[in-house]
Amino acid sequence: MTRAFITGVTGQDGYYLSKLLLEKGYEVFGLVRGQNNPKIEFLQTELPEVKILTGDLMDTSSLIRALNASEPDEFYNLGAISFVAYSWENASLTTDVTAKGVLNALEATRIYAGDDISKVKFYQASSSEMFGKVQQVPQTESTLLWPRSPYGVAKVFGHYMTINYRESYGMHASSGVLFNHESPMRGPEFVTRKISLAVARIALGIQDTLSLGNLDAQRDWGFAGDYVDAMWRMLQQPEGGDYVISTGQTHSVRDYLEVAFEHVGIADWKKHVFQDPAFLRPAEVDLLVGDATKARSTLGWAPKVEFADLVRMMVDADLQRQRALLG
Ligand code: NAP
Ligand code: F7E
Repeated sequence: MTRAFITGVTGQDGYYLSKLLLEKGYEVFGLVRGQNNPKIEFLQTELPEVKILTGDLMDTSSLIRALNASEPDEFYNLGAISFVAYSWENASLTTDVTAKGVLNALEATRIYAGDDISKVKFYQASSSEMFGKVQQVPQTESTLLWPRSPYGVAKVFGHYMTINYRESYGMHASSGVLFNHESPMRGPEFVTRKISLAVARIALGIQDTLSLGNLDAQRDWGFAGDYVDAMWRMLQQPEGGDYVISTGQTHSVRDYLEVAFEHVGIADWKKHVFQDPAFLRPAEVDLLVGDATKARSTLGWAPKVEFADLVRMMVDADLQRQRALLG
């Protein structure tokens, strides 16, 4: 039985990746941080087969203990402070977790592997946010990185540290440069879920308005379920590498609003949506669109869920949840 160890198991991707690996017959271990973390209950209900270990990316010794206990063949480092807007308010903490946490994870892996560095493969959750003020359209594995947020800068550190461990120690270490990926499991602080939740509530008459920031930002949005499959494929390669994972299509926040409201039969969405400067960022990433040619040719990976279907999937899931709450 192949064993996987996942940090960030209580997050969106942790959920989909655990599900995928369990379906493949893996034994899955997940790192959960904090005292009495409320997300443990959800994890234990939805994926009871996942074995929970406690620890924190800021505490290297807890990572070493978790690795010794789980003895993984594959280590997926998904844990991070991942909300870009929050990273300006908490830049130092974001750096500790999202940047230095990667170094801690790599170092713990090296110590766990001992004399046999080939005994574990490592995946780092890098991000299209690293491209920031984009220097090339579409973005590829060799596009110059120009991050525009403390989160983006932290991810650049983790990305290069992963490459450095591959080159310095011969570690099978891969960096997935994933573009935005969403699902009904997305946190409600992110724009797609914020909209799907509000649209469901507006359709059901529970709320009337929605406040947002920059409606012109363009993102290459894919489905999280498709993207975790790319992570797994990276670790099945003979050697580690860096891969852009994206759909190659970009849409604005406005496009997302249009499809979401249309799905619940509201044509004039503008009367429900207001712009609030509180949701604007100190520096914006205006346009992201990725070129996943390398992943297609080397990993045989391609996204399956299209933009409009993703939007409708998220709105439907929120309609269902809100109706259940109404009883
Ligand atoms: P998410 O839902 O925000 O999940 C983040 C996870 O990190 C949570 O399980 C969280 O645990 C954990 N975490 C936070 N601080 C930690 C710490 N100090 N020690 C250990 N774990 C900690 O994020 P996601 O969307 O699943 O994304 C997964 C990874 O991919 C992240 O690294 C993210 O930055 C990266 N990424 C995401 C996207 C995207 O579009 N989703 C794109 C590119 C890259 P708690 O439950 O305790 O908070
Ligand atoms: O913002 C704009 C906002 O917070 C998307 C993370 O998973 O993907 C994610 O980062 C866009 C931005 O995601 C609101 O200004 C407008 O331009 O959903 P988001 P993100 O910042 O792209 C990358 C790849 C990651 O790696 C990150 O971990 O939408 N926007 N109005 C808004 N955004 C939010 N959150 N809220 C608004 O009201």
